[in-house]
Amino acid sequence: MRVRTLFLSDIHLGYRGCRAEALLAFLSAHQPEEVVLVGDVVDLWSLRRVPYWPASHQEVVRRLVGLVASGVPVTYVPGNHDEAVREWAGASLAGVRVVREHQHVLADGRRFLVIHGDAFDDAVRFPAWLASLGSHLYDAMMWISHRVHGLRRRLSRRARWFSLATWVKQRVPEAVRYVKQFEAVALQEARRRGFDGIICGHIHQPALRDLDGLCYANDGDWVEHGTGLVEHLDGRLELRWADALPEAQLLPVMPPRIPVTAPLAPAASLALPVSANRTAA
Ligand SMILES: [Mn+2]
Repeated sequence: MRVRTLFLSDIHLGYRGCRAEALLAFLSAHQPEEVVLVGDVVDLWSLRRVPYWPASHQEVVRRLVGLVASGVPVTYVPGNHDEAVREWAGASLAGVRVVREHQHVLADGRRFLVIHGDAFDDAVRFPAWLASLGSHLYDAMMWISHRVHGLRRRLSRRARWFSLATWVKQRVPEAVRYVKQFEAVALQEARRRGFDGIICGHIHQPALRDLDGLCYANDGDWVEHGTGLVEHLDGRLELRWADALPEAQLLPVMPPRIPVTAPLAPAASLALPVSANRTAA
């Protein structure tokens, strides 16, 4: 499918919960004229804890760089899990333009602010008890989801992805409130700055809706959902799900690029400023 723009975020390469095979299938199914990466592409927090870089993650990088090589402009707006990349704002990495925030004009003329969304963390209260459970609970839920998905796929090739974290999030009132607050604050920022809408990620909650005359678009993630936001050739936005596609064959395992015993690559070992309100998102 030819699309004008493809927005992807929260891929979390280098994290065990990343659904790289589903993303590869998604990339094969879409032919974008332009790509915007909306942050948390690489999970440097996770890489600092556990070096993890399977062949499928490397293949995602190769595909994105391949798009650049074939003349597709790729813009990278770093998020909080790849905050270190913000140091390259204004420069280009392997032909990928790095910017702190991006302005995107749709084919129909609407102007969108494109940012990851962690900038809203200070304005949105993340439930403290959820934050204190932190990333270990999230990791555990991802592990269970992957196991369940693997089993279900063995029973049926058509088994849909089930995310335990999403199931929990939709049933915890504090979490539901957090998502609502985040969306309101994001729209407020778009309105304050005179945009027609906002495109972001960060909270791993895909959404596309008009609220009070503005458009809120969240391209979702590749940990819990497997979603990308596409702009069609006429400027229409659509959230597209990987679940409709057969997952890519598991690639043969290659030796990890990052030696397990050696210190991490410089970018990963940069001291990131500790945010007062870190969430698992
Ligand atoms: Mn994030």
